[in-house]
Amino acid sequence: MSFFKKLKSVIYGIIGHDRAAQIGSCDLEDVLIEADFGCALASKIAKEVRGEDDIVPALKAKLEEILLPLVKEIEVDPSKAPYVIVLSGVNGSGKTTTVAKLAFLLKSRGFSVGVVACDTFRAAATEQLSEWASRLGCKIFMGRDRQDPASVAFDAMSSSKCDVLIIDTAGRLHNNADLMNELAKLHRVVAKLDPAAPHMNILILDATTGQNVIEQIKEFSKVRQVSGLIISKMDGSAKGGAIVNVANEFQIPILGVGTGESADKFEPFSVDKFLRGLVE
Ligand SMILES: Nc1nc2c(ncn2[C@@H]2O[C@H](COP(=O)(O)OP(=O)(O)OP(=O)(O)O)[C@@H](O)[C@H]2O)c(=O)[nH]1
Ligand SMILES: [Mg+2]
Repeated sequence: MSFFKKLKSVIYGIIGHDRAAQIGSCDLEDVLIEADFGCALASKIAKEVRGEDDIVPALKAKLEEILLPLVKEIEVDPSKAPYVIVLSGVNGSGKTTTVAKLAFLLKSRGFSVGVVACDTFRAAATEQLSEWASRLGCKIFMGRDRQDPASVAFDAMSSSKCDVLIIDTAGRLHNNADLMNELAKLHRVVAKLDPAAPHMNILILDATTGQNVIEQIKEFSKVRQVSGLIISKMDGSAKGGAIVNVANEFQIPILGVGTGESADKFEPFSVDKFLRGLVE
């Protein structure tokens, strides 16, 4: 039986409640491990729901108990203008696209939004962001090719008249010390202009990533406390089971999910949809 069919049979009792109740905790543990819940959490959950008459609602309730407290919507405080949001994450996780999504969302709430091209590593990165900015009609702040990203952020903050500034950063592997130091510098420099900034430090996680997200969060948190996660590419075939583990271990709010490549494909994290996604 395929993994998703197995999980479906466990969670929604497709095979009937009688048989679902007979599914042993080992089977359940295997299914949860396959879903990227991580061994420790899979084992814990499996033990906790073992012996329940009806394993299906018990498991659903357990996952809801873990996830629901961490769902949070993006909120900005314009009295702190410019309210600074930094997006970081590993290469290709969806940072630049998410900058556009947040700009679109916050503009639709009536805020003036500027985007800041601090990925000066590749010229194409600035081009990508400036295309988004012109499509969305928001201001863009950019530096020269290879300019120190921290100084681009500093200049943007000093000259910005925007309510919100969203800073795009270069993709970096969480185990690359030099690039992580560069990110730390950006945070330090931004904080020179406003000790409370960046007001939000968001880590973008790709839903297709498995247990490696744990390492990513640990390393990015060393740079500065991560205030929230956005899970990109939830529209793909990946179901993001690792999110449950992350939520459980780090207690970091989940601020939303990306569900496509265009700027309007961003929505709040829905626990219900997520659980359904696991079984579809
Ligand atoms: N289907 C889908 N594709 C996405 C989503 N978010 C981003 N992408 C695509 O993923 C690819 C990488 O997205 P980027 O936003 O460029 O990622 P990045 O983190 O800025 O990449 P680097 O700057 O190279 O590190 C692009 O092809 C995006 O269109 C999403 O939610 N769903
Ligand atoms: Mg990018």
